[in-house]
Amino acid sequence: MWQFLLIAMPTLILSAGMAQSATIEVTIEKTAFSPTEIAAKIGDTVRWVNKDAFVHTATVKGGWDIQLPVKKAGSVTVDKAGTLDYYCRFHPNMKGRITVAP
Ligand SMILES: [Cu+2]
Repeated sequence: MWQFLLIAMPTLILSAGMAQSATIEVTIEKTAFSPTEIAAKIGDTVRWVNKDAFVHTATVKGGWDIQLPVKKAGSVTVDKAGTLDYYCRFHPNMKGRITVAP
């Protein structure tokens, strides 16, 4: 029983503190982001899951550059309100948009 409490207590405290933020998942399949447009709030995490057999990135010009290896995921936490247009460095036709609300 005490083992359960040791594990459960910090988890409960952490999840209570983070109740405001969410993780939004974007799937990459057949060289496309899906969904292409998502809405987030400051503090939310965007997580890309690459289901393709080749490497992709989620790159914002002058911003972050997330490597997304084959069958792996990568994420970023958004910390500013505004519109973020991102693309894949290897496939410039792959585009996505995150609208971040305050
Ligand atoms: Cu790509």
